[in-house]
Amino acid sequence: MYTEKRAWWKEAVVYQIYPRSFADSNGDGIGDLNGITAHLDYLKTLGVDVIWCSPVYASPNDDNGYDISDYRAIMREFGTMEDFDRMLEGIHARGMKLVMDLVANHTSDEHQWFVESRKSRDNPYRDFYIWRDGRDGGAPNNWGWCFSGSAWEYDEATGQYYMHLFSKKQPDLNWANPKVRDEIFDMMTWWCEKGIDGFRMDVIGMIGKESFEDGAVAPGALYGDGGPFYQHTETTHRYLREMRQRVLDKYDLITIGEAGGGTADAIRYSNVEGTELNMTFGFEHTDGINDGNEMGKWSDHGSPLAEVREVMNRWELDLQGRAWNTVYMSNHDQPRQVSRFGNDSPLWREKSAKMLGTLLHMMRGTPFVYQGEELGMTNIYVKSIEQYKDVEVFNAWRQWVESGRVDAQDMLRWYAKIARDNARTPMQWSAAPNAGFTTGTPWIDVNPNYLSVNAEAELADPDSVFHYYRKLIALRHAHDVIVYGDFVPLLEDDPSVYAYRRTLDCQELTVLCNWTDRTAPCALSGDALGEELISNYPSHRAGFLYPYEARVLLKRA
Ligand code: TEU
Ligand code: CA
Repeated sequence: MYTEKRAWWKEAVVYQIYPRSFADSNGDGIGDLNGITAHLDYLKTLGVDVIWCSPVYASPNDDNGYDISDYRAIMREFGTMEDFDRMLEGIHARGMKLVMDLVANHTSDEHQWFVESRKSRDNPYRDFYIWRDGRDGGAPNNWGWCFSGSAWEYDEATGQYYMHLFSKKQPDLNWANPKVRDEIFDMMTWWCEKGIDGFRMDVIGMIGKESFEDGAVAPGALYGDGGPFYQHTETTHRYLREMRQRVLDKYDLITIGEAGGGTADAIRYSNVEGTELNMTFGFEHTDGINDGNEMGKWSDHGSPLAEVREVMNRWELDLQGRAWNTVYMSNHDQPRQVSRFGNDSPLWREKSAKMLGTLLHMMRGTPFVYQGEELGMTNIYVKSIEQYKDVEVFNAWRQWVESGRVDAQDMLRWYAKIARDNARTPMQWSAAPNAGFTTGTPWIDVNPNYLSVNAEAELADPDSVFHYYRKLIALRHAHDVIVYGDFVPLLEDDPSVYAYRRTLDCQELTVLCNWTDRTAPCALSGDALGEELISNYPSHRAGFLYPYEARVLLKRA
C-alpha cells in the first residue's frame, strides 16, 4: 500500500476551456471572457473545481493564442483586463480556481522582444531568441519542427536563422539567457499577485536546449529529430527547479507540465518531493500510439484497446508512490474522445461517452475534462480542406499533399479522424442557431449534430452524459479511495473489457468497462464485488457486460 500525501490538487477535477470556441458574448463569432463569465454557473453545476483557460493573452493568432505578443495584456477579441478581473472574481466567488496557460517556450514573432531581436545582431534583445548562421547555404542543422518543415527560418535583415519548434511565427525563447528567465519569472509572479491559482505549462519539456547537432533521420522522414538535444534535458529540470524556488513556492498553486516523454520523465517533473511540478500530461496514449509512423499522427492506425490499456496502466503503475498523474483523453490538440476511443454513432454515442468518462474519472491522477466532453461532443467530419482553420493542418497539407507524397483523399480521411479542429468547433449550448454559441457567424463551423447534442437538452435529461459526468465528479469528491487508492490492473489480456481496481485501507473499488459494441463475457461482473456507485446501464446481466457498459462497485470490509 502506498501512502499518498493529501493535496487539494489531487482531489480536484479540472475543466479546460478553449476560449475562442466556448461562448461569444458580443456577436463577433469569437468566444470571449464575458462569454465564460456568463457560463460559470453551468461549470459550478457540473461540479468541477478548477478551470484551465487556454491562452487569453494578446496574440496575432497564428496558433490561436499559443503565439503570445504581450504576456500582460488580454487578446483584443477576448475582451479587456477588466473583463478578466470580473471573470476571475466570478470563478473565486463560486469556490472554483483558475489556471492560466503559460506559453513560455516561444513567443509570437510580433512580441516586442522579437521585434527588437531581429533588428540587428547587437540589439540588446538579440539573445532573447536562438540565432545561428546557416550551413552550406541552408539551415544551421537538420531539425524539423512540430508542424512540419525545417525548425529554422532565415531572416533577411541580419542574414541569420532563428529557431522555431512550432510555426515560424513562434520563435523559441533562449532560456539559457538569464534575462529571459528573469522576464518570464517576473511575468508569472505578476499573474500570481493578481490571484490566479496555477499554470498549465505549454511544451515546458522543450525549454532546455542543450546542443544543436543534427538529429537522426528516420526512414522516410524529411527532417532530423532534434528531440534528444532539447526534450526533457537536465537543463530543463534545472530551469524548473529555479522556477519553483523563485516563483511557484511562494504561492499555493496547481502546476501542470505539458511535457510528454516517458514515465521516467514524468516521475522527475512531478516527483513526490515536489521540487518541480505537481503533475504532467503524458502523450503515449494519444499521439504516442502513432510513434514510428512515417507521418506521425496522420495514419489509419486508430486506438486499439490493447495498446491504450498497456500505456495507461503502465503510467498508473510507474507513477504510483513516485509522482502524481493526470488523466485525460481530450484537449484542444486531440480529436473528440468519443469519436476516437468510443463510438460516436447515434446508437452508441451516449453509452460510450459515459464508459470513457468512467474509465478516466476512477483512475489515480487528476482528471481533465475538455469543454463539450461532458456533453459527449463528437468530431465534425468535414469533407474539404477549406473548412479547416488550424496552422498544423495547412502545414501538413503543404508538406505531404502539395508535394505529391500523399493522396489528398487519404490526408482528408486522417484529418477527419485526428485533426485538432475537431475539438475546436463551438461549444454546443442549445438547439438555437449556431448552437447558441454566437448570434453572429462563428469563426469555425458548428457541428451539425448540435440539434440533438447540446447543453440545454442534456441539463433537462437526468440520463444525459452531462448528469453522468456530474455524478462521476461528485463521486471523486465523496470517496478517498478514488483519489488516494492504489491502482491494480485486472483482466490485462481481455479482448473487450478494460478493468482495474483501486484499494485504500479496507476498501476495494472495482471498475469494469466494456470497450466494444458487443456484449462481452466478464467473470467480474457479479454483485459480489460490492455496492454499485455508478453505471451507464439500469440493470445488468450476470457474467456479461453489455455494449460499452461501465460499472463501478465499492466493497467496504
Ligand atoms: O502543444 C504541444 C504539442 O506537442 C503539440 O504539437 C501537439 O503534439 C500537437 O498539437 C498534436 O498534433 C502545445 C499546445 O497545446 C498547442 O495547441 C500549440 O500549438 C503548441 O503547444 C505550440 O504552442
Ligand atoms: Ca466575441
